[in-house]
Amino acid sequence: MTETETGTEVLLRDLCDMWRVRLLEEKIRDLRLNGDVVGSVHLCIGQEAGPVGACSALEPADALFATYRGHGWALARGVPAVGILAELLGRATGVNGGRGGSAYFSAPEYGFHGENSIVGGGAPLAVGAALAGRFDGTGRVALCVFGDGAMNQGSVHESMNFAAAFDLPVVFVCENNEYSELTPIRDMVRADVLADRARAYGILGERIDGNDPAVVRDRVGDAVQSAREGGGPVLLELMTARLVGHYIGDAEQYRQPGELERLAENEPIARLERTLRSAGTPEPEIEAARDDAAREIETATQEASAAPLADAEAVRRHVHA
Ligand SMILES: Cc1ncc(C[n+]2csc(CCOP(=O)(O)OP(=O)(O)O)c2C)c(N)n1
Repeated sequence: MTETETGTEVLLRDLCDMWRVRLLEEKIRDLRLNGDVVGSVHLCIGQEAGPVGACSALEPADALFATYRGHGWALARGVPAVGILAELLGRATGVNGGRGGSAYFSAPEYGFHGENSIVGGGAPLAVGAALAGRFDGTGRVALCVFGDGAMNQGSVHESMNFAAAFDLPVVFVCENNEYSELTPIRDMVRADVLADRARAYGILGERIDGNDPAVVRDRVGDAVQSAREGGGPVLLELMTARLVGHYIGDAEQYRQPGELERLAENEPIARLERTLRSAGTPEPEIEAARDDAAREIETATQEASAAPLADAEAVRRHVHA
């Protein structure tokens, strides 16, 4: 957000950025269904406000660690759509030369230090990046994203405790979409508010509306600032919902009747469009947010699809075993 932007301009940019994520995800779904993308793919449709709000509160030197549901986080962090799509399509021009695929790609040059398909595996890495930042003088803050299911992983507990003990600048972001794979979180955890666990580590924890990018930016922004100033880690629990299956092909038999319709009423894109309309924003400006995003994703898809496939020999590159 620049100082000269009006509130409406910021919200329109959020809308466009959420559309960029939504349309990228829809494109990836189509490419997976027609066989151009292979392997397991996890989409974040419905959860766009988290990455868009949180990444707009980060500085270029900050380090972001995501999960297998990470395409949207990468895009919001600034990784070009064409590099992501080429990666998923197994092209030589992908951000990792087509070797990372949907679940493992990274782009450290954009401060995107990878997806971690090991549930909770990003947390110790984020702690390490924050610790390294203390020694190398960059003042970097590490932001680590994981799901509600990952809150029960030992690695996440240990990372939060370690970061708390050493006042490390880590912002732990739990995207609570209320399901771990096919299991509702309420079947696995007695406590209602996961953010309450922060108290046990002696750090601040807060549950926030994860479907409003402005709220996410505001609360992540405060947490980042506090961490940067030596205030130690913070845990934010973003309440959100995925509107698609855990992975492509998930039959979603665990859903209650009418659940998706109810969740769709609170989904971030439709909600922000309603807010903008009721504030009197002209319809062409709202439509332009989507059209700009659609053009970008379409052009990126064409460019990525035209790129040469990765050379099978390249699979050995960067392997040091
Ligand atoms: C250490 C580990 N255990 C199990 C799995 C299998 N697994 C993949 S996704 C997932 C559920 C994670 O749920 P959550 O953390 O809530 O994230 P979400 O998928 O909802 O974004 C599990 C158990 C894994 N990838 N890593």
